[in-house]
Amino acid sequence: MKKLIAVMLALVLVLALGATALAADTLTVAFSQIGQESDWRTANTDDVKNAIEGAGWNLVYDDAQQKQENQVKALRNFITQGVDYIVFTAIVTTGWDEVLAEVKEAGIPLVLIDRFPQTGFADDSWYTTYFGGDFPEEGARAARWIVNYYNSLGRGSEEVNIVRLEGTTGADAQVGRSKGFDEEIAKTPNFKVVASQTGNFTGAEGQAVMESLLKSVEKIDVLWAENDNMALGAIEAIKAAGLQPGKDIIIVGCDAIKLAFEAIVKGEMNCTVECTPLMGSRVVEVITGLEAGETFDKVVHPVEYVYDSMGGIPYTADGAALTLKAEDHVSERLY
Ligand code: GYE
Repeated sequence: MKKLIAVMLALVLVLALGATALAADTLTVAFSQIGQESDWRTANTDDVKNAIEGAGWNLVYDDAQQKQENQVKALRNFITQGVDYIVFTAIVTTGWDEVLAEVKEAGIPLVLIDRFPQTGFADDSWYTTYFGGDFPEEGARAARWIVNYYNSLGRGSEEVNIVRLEGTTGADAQVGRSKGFDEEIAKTPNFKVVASQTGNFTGAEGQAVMESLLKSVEKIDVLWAENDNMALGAIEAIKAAGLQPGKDIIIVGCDAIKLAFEAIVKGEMNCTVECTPLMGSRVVEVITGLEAGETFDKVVHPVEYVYDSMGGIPYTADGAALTLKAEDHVSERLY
């Protein structure tokens, strides 16, 4: 028995040493995620984690549970651990200068995804590259879709009241989408944002805020929700108020998740502006390239589309891109 234990211990030791030797030449990539507020976020987390692990690298993952202070702590832990790369999504745009200066000081390359942090650094050497949605353009696309949709019905000169459910206040995705939408909708003064409140990118808050808007706003023609989960929550509130979502109130969301496609197919939602959460392959491409001494464009946006029930509605500034039918794409959508 003693001999068996000795042999087993020896085996464990050999395995442990082997793993350490392996770990020494394997990259360690840390990923600071903001939380799990939406289906988009879950898909993003899974995709990035799987890609890092799939590349054979060690993953150090941190979920900040929607708190900036947790993200700051995570970044400092990554520095202490001496990770090789940091992949970072900033929950809000401001308040990062101190900790990001520490990351730079530590010489750890920073790969930005999804939400861009605004900093006061003199140059842009504090990060390698950013990959994420063009948020002002997404907001503008939602506004163009609404106006062009009404035009397609011959109702473009009506007074149209829009209510907005905003994302997490101060998040790049919220700030950008709101700004892009406001600038675009201002070009058509009979379309007005009559109420705008945060629903924090969650279904539950989208539902609760819509419930109160239905009571306080006299005439709601259109709901623009800065993500699909809030739109889906609002649909529940609209039904509970005895109205038909997608008909009595036109509903436009953002992200293009499978549940939104399904709601469009059912006729309960009208449009979703795409923002892809699939960033894992870009992260691997960037880190692999950086290892080989390559440099990357500082800001890269993925190619994205807009989906509705009928297709053919223009949504870009030049009028060239036309909406795709959600029905044709629902089966291929995995998140
Ligand atoms: O639209 C929303 C998520 O930052 C683009 O965050 C992302 C947004 C996305 O929770 O659903």
